[in-house]
Amino acid sequence: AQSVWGYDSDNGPERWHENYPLAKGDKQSPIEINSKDVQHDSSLSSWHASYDPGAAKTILNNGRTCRVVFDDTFDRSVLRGGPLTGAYRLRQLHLHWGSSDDHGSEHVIDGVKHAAELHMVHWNPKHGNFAGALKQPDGVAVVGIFLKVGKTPKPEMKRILEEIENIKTKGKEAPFQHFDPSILFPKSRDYWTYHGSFTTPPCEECITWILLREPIEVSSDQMAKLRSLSKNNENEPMSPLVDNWRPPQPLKGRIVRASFK
Ligand code: SG4
Ligand code: ZN
Repeated sequence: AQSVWGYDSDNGPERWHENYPLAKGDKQSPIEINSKDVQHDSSLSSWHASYDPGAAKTILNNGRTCRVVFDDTFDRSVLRGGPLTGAYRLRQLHLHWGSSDDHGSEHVIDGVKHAAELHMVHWNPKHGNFAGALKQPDGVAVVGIFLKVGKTPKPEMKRILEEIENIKTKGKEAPFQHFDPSILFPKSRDYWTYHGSFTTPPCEECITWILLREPIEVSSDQMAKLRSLSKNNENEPMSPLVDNWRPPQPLKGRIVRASFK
């Protein structure tokens, strides 16, 4: 079995199950969503985020993604409503992206792969701590936002992408303060929801996915910045951190619900 999981042929998604058997479970993520198979559910209410800009702490490159970490020691940045019961605390956000604009997202919508997918990870404080939440089916809620390359790039993405200059190589971390991630939401609140897993090992099946229908736009320069991160340490040769996405997993009878018609 591979020593450390990754996204290369010797340690990539096809081999994760060797060390992490949950990766072959019945509720794995991501999935492909076919809009003709989803169930509109008029009882699904809208979701609300109330984020405290003061909760943002640091941005880091761990060699597999870039991540912004938030203070989650109390209910200061929370997500409510939609398919969720109670308030879930924002813990971190990170991205998945490709080596070119025609792939990079994890979820696939009607055959379409987007250039990138942003994940905002929240956990249910009724389970005590994050580790405890991972063991519960209602432990975690992830909001997924698709990024596509377009003519009206979202200026709000700038902050994250500027800061990337300071975390070029694996293991680098920089302060990232006063940031309200709700500025990254698209205009529409429409979403799909289903029950699934983390998209990285150990792939625990504890996630209520809330996938936003409307992508946000980024520029090709912004995508190039993401692809300029290195998955290696500073004293090693540059190796572009790209294609850090898991492909769609079997639906196995799960129903995807839509908040919209
Ligand atoms: C990324 O690798 C994050 O850096 C991980 O965060 C995260 O794992 C993982 O993605 C899976 O999250 O929304 N794609 S996902 O399902 O949050 C966790 C950390 O390693 C446990 C902290
Ligand atoms: Zn993710």
